[in-house]
This record gives sequence, structure tokens and C-alpha cells, in this order.
Amino acid sequence: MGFSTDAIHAGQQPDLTTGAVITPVYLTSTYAQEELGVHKGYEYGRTHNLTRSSLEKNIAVLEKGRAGIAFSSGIAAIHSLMGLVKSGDHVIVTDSVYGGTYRLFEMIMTQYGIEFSWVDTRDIKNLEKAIKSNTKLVYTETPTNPMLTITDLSEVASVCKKNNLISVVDNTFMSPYFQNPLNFGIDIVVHSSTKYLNGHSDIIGGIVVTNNEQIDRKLRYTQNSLGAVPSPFDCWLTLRSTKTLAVRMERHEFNAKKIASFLEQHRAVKSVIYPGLSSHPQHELAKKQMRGFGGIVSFKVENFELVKSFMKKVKVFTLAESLGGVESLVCHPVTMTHESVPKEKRESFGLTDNLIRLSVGLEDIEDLIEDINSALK
Ligand code: P1T
Repeated sequence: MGFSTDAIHAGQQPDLTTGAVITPVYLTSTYAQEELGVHKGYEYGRTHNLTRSSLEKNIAVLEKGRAGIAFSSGIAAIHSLMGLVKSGDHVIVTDSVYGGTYRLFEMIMTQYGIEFSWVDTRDIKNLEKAIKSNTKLVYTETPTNPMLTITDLSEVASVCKKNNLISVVDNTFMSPYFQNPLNFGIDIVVHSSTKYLNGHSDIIGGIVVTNNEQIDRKLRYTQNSLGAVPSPFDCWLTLRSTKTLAVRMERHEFNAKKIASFLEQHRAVKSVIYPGLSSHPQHELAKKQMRGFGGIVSFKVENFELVKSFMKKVKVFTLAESLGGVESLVCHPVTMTHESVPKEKRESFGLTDNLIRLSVGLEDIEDLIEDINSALK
């Protein structure tokens, strides 16, 4: 089936009781059992919920995986992956990942004896050099937030297979519409479904997808044991949203491309980062492994004073954290999403305080460009 056919139908069938075409929100914490040990496969809401399992199946199909495991946030989904390693193990991470991922790993998980190395995975040799005898997992984000650096999925999968390491890719920025890391041999895909998957800025959620039966079993056990499950209503909203993922992503990209090109020739702009521009140093790799370039555009202006004035002047773009919703947002990563990352570290990968990140929404492109143009004046 094609992407949109799957997005609209996978994991869903008309409700068995009423024939309702849309999967209902199963608002229940528990299920009646006929007698001890005899039930319909549903025992308790944390463990089983039909709205949730419909969403999990739906996204698993879109990500070309065998199973999806949903969580109450993207960070909870990432946290669940730590159930695959133990004290004394070593994890290699792309250096310029989302700041909250850095905070979880470096400030929290190190307290449990897990060791992290932060590596520029644009060059596979750096990853190979970082592997130690206790390395268990490689965590990459591609493109990264907000520097939009790209890691070669086939290379990571092959190095991980050779060294018996679990490979993980945060695919939040591309969504399954533009990139399917499992197709390149990656073991696990993780998403903040708060972003493009839900796309309407009205829930917080996360999901993990895998093709590996053993990993699926472990993560499902972790999901139930840690208990960070999404509400049935949030699952329903996300399931409603994946139906339009393809059309939304097309429009995000259409608008983002126009804005990236506009910014590239603007006098007040020092540099533009967008994988779809031929000026992006990894444009060819992006074309090889992505089916599109997404809706996030980062750019640098002369200094922080100009950043502040831009943020104050925009009217259609809203100054806010998050991304991937229908409305356009503008964010200052240094003081917002990446506040937990030490200055020296973030500057090592180019995240300076003159960088602005745009999450380009679905508004009319003329209005977005006019908004940016007048705010840059
Ligand atoms: O916010 P939450 O649903 O917990 O997802 C965390 C997360 C994971 N991975 C990536 C690539 C992300 O961008 C995020 C969250 N990011 C933002 C809130 C932001 O504004 O960048």
C-alpha cells in the first residue's frame, strides 16, 4: 500500500460493537474478566488500551517496523531505550542532538552508571573510534535539532551490526513520510510524536518502532514497568493526525524550501541551514537517504541583539518551543531548547547565540515571507 493509504487505514478497523469507522477513545482503566485468567486480552489500562495499540500499529506500519511502543512524551520514549543498557555500559551519541536528550543522558542516566560519548557522527570514522569494549548502543539524530547535520544511516547500521551494537535513530524531524531508518538496517526508530506525527501542537507524546522481536519484547516490558504511557485521548488525537501526515509534510516542505531560498539571498542573514539547499554540506547524503527535506530552517544573523529584535517583530510566527505543528514557530535554541547544553559544548558544533530556528507551518507562503522580511528590516 502507499503511504497515505497506510496512514489512513493501518491499525484501524471499524469498531466491532457499533461499526464506528473511527477507532473510539477507550476511556477505561480496567477490564472485566469472565473468570480467573479468562479475559479478552485486556487486563489493565497501563498494559493494554485499544486506542493506544491502534496508534502503535499505525505508526509501526508507516516506519516499516513490526511493532510500535507508545509513550507519554518523546523524552519518555528515549528514556525507555535506557532499559536496553545497564550500569557500566557505554553509549555513543550524536553530539548535536536535542538539548533535552542531552540533559536526560548526561544529567540523569550517568547517575545510574551509564557512560556517554558525544561524537560528531557526520564522519563514520569518529563513531568507529569511539567504540569501546563496553559500548552497547549508538544513538543518532538525523537531521539534528537545530543544526540539521546528517548522519549516514547505512554506515551507522553497518558499523553497529559489525560490532554487535544496538542502533537508534531519532527520526522526529523527518517523520516517516520523508525517512525510514529501519529500511537502512537501523534497529530502533524513536519519535517525539508531539511534533509532525501529531502535528497540531495539542499533545505531548513519543513512540519507538523496531523490527527486532527481542527489542520489542524488552521495550514493551519497560513501557509497562516504567508506566509512562500516553492517555487514550492523546493516542486518538495522534491517530487522527497521521491520516494527514503526507499532505502536511508536503506543505511544510514547500513552505520551508521557499523560506530557505529567500533567507539565503537576504542581506541581514549570515548563513542558512536547510538540507534541501545545495549549499548544505550534506545535501547529496540528504538526497540519498531522505525523500524530502522537512519543515525546519535554521539561520544565523549578525548578533544576539538582532535575534531579539527579530523575535519581537514577527507576527505570524509565534515565539515558542516545539516544532512540527500546523502553525509557524520561531525559537532561540541557545536559551530555549538547548539551555541545558554547556556553552563550550554547543559552540563546538556551531550552536551560537545568533542562531534562529524556524518551524515552518502550513500558512500561506506569501504571509510567512512577508512576516520574516519585515522582522529582518
Ligand atoms: O518534547 P518531547 O515530546 O518529550 O520530545 C523530546 C524530543 C525528542 N527528540 C527531538 C528531536 C526533539 O526535538 C524533542 C523535543 N523538541 C522540542 C521540544 C524542541 O522545541 O526542539
